[in-house]
Amino acid sequence: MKIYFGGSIRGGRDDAELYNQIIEYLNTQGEVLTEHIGDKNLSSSGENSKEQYIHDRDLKWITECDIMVAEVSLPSLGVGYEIREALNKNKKILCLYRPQENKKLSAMILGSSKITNKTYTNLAKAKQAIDEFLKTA
Ligand code: 6IA
Repeated sequence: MKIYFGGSIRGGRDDAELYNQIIEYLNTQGEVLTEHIGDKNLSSSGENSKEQYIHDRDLKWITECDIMVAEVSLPSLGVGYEIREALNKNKKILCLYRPQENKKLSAMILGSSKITNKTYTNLAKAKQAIDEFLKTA
């Protein structure tokens, strides 16, 4: 099973370590196409590839993937764009969100009946949400 993992890059790298841990777990369940998202050395100024190359490669990976898992706690234009692309391609999508005071996830994500939205508070809970999602995927 090919898994596209989406997480913030230019939207901020504060959760990079958490992405890394989620990716490690996902790799025990399938093949993660986007392992670099958890790379702590990848700063918000980014990978040194050309922007168009990154965009086209990521869209190709979305076409190839079986499921998408997105960590959406840090708002990221790129992740939102990827989620819409995956919806257009009828991929099953799990969005993982950590509740934060005075913040709420976008209605464009929460309001989609085709997205599985799960809140979680720690890695163990995220793994549990992934396990439940994979049973239905
Ligand atoms: O808007 P954001 O940068 O936060 O978007 C993050 C999402 O877009 C991730 O889920 C990635 O799949 C994709 N993405 C954005 N930038 C990159 C990238 N390098 N490499 C791979 N995927 C990316 C960043 C390059 C740039 C900073 C020079």
